[in-house]
Amino acid sequence: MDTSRFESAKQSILSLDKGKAIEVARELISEGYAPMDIMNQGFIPGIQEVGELFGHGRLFLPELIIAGETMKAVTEVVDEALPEKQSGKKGTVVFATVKGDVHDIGKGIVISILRAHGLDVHDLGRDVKTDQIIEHAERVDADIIGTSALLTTTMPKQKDLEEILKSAGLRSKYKTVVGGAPVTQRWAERIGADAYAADAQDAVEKIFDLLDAV
Ligand code: B1M
Repeated sequence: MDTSRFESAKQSILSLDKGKAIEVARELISEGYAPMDIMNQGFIPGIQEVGELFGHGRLFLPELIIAGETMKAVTEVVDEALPEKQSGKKGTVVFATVKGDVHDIGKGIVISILRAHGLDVHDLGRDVKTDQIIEHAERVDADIIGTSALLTTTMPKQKDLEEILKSAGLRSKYKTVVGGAPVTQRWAERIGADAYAADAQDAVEKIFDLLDAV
């Protein structure tokens, strides 16, 4: 595996070149690189560096928006290369980015991988009210509720979910998983979530462990 090929993926995000990014994604797929390696070693480091540059005032909101759109476009291309969905219902997951938060690139990646592993995932989108997440979980008789939060100001919505579930007498009915760049194992423990997942592969492992424990 020529890891320098991932550098061109990273650079295509940093240069905000959507056309180039799509071209690189297609090339890497046709060269036989694994979809998750393309994302984890190429495009994700690129968007993370964009985030750092933005955080240091060296890139501005319009550039952040273009980088986000470029990531979404490559995610769609890479998704097409994921293995066929495995058959059989292995568990139902309701997944959302919490209220006040529009970051959904990571959520999209995690959901694609969960579906590829045969999970029935209901994607409620982004900026989703806690009540709406619970109502949906009730309607579809979900096993797992997964929430993504990318802002330190929206992480408390993951805590709200735990508290509302408890006060409605529903907490033991679901397993909860939390994720997102500022989210940690410590945060999961502090709010009483059942698991924290750092990335898509970790989410698959944690969710299957939780389903085994049901
Ligand atoms: Co925003 N943004 N952003 N942004 N943005 C961050 C998060 C920030 C860290 C950048 C920075 O300042 N360095 C910063 C947050 C600071 C903080 O909270 N302390 C920030 C800010 C400030 C903002 C705005 C406030 C900017 C403004 O308007 N002034 C604004 C907020 C809007 C809102 O939500 N209300 C904003 C807006 C945006 C865009 C819309 C332009 C765009 C998002 C586009 C979109 O998602 N459709 C955007 C982007 C692109 C970013 C960065 C650069 C990249 C996020 C991303 O997609 N990463 C981000 C910097 C960063 O995160 N380093 C940043 C790639 C993605 C694959 O990773 O989402 O972490 P991630 O998902 C990973 C894991 O976390 C995990 O698996 C995924 C795959 O590995 N995971 C889960 C995620 N959810 C999971 C759930 C699970 C399990 C695993 O189970 C349930």
